[in-house]
Amino acid sequence: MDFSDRVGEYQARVEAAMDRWLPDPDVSPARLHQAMRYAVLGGGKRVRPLLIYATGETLGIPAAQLDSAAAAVEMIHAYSLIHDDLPAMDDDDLRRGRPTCHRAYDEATAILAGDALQALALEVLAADAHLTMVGLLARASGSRGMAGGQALDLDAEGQLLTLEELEAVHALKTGALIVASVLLAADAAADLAPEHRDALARFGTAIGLAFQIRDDILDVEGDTAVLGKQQGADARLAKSTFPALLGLDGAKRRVEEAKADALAALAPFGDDAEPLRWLASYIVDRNH
Ligand code: GRG
Repeated sequence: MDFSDRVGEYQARVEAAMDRWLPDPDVSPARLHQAMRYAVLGGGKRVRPLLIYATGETLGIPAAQLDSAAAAVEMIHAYSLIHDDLPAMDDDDLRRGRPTCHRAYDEATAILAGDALQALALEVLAADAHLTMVGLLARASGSRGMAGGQALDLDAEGQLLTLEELEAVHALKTGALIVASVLLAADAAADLAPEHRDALARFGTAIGLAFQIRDDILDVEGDTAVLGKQQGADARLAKSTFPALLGLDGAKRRVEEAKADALAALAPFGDDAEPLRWLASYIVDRNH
């Protein structure tokens, strides 16, 4: 049995944990709770929770100790997708193969669903984790993390960034939550050596970059039906992307370099890091 045999089990675990925490659809305000459940349940690859469970396996932490962190990170991610799809941001109609939250409900409900999911994520984590872990997730989500990266990304529309600038935007926009996923599991470990925590942070940073470059490549050569979201959205918004700066082949080479950096960071963990090595390949080879 390797990690690939347990992916379905972990995806089901985080789904069940989120279902337990989300208010029932008939509880008032029912439309808001329905929109939250619509955006969170029944879709998505659950890459960030998988990173948490894979880091947990590497460090010998039982999955049950990581369910809250996995649910919290995925709720933050779902909130970011709801807001990213709004007309004021990317203005998308399709997400995870279904109408986006503001299309299925309405804009005001979608804004509130995102707000409420962010708050619920911190509530979930606070119920079951150290305060430092709550702070870690809050910081990764805010203006010095994901929301800050989104602001920089919006500022850059219609401009050609340098490669260094583009990597800095994505280290925040996509990378911060991916690094936080790995570190939440690291911080659930009883007494992890600081150099091992640093190595996991390096892994998260490199695999976060690989994830984003792969996302940009799929936006160019992916298929809307497989992606479950509109292909070609970056070009429509005149965004600086890795294929735009490096060409498709250059972007593919950069993904492989970032993956090699990620794998090199795992050296101190030896064979124990096999789950994270499997996930690194999954992130780089995925077609949606
Ligand atoms: C609105 C505060 C705020 C932030 C938005 C993450 C983000 C910032 C926007 C998402 C837009 C986007 C396409 C980013 C590229 C990388 C990314 C996060 C892709 C979507 O994540 P996946 O592939 O999606 O993990 P699933 O559906 O599998 O969960």
